[in-house]
Amino acid sequence: MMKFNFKNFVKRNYFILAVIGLSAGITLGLMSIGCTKKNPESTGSGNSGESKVLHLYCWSNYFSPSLIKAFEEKHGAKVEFSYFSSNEELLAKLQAGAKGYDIIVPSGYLIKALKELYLIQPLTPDLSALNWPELKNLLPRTRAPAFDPQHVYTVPYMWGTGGLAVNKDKVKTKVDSWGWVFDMPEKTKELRGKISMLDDGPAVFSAALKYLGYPYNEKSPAAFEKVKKLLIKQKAWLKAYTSEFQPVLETGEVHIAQVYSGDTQQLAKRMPSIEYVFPKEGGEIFLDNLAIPKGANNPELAKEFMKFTLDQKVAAMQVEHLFYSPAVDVSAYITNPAVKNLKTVFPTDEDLKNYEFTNDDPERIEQIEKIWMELKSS
Ligand code: N2P
Repeated sequence: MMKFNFKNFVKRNYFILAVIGLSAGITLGLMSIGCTKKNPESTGSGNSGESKVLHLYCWSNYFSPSLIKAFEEKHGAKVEFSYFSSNEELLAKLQAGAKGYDIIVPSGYLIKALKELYLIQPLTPDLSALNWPELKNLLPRTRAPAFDPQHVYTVPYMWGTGGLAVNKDKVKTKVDSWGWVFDMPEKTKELRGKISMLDDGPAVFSAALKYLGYPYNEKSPAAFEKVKKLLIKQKAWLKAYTSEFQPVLETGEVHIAQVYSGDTQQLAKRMPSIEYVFPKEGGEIFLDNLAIPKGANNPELAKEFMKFTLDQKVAAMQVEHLFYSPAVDVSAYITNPAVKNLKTVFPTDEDLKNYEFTNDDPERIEQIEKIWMELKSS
């Protein structure tokens, strides 16, 4: 397999990386939910008299305020956040030399690249298997993932799915297919400009592949050409590429959005007309993980944070706020029947029948990113 040449990637994508840097900055400015923004490079806790700071670089809406408060109180620490919209943005940021993040939250398919590029540090001194007792809390499906079976570098955090969010007040017909975002606006004038897609190249690309009948991880040039055409056509009808889809759905600017499961349920809680749909063609299932990047200021505190998230009661506490599926077994701690029946948290095998994980094939991702950046800047 061809090696992912990051020097070339950075050279070829110099402009793109600058845009990513800028948009990351803007994202930082827009974030709220009880988080404080700070330059991670200035958050070291080594100086006496300074309180401990743990800087997370993560997806938005992914840690409940109650977890953060409980951790801060337990450890006399302050947790600060920066956000990214895609694994590729995270990678580019670390690749460009960003330092000072204590925890990052990559999806499974990025771990191989992060290890090979020495961008994350091992959790054990001698690369031996991690032996934290908390690991026993992991579900069978999240224990020993192929990308890090002995948890030398990562602990699994949350899993979820990608699909569609529909505002049922605005769209009266049953939505069950990616066709509603890729083709329907051609026939339905009212949908034009009322659609958004994630600001996440592989997620958009792979949804289009599924819609066209390909496997989620297809990478043939013929398939990529078809996807490119579809995405160029679709762009004219889009309100935005955004991973911050809650606000545009909430204001009514967007009626159907490509989304992640948990964020959609977070919105549905305050906006009951929002429904999460598993498109019949299938989509992405992801497992996101906690890892410590090189250059972290507080690796020991980061490990304490990882252990904290592996606690079953702590994980259960998060479910009713995040509506993603924890990597640890929380079944004994979820008592609310309404939550137990939520498909965003506990999808059935039928819901997941056509769902697939993204492959850790750097060549494929690199090709997708190239087309994605062309598309976004056209
Ligand atoms: C959380 C988004 C989940 C990220 N807001 C998908 N990997």
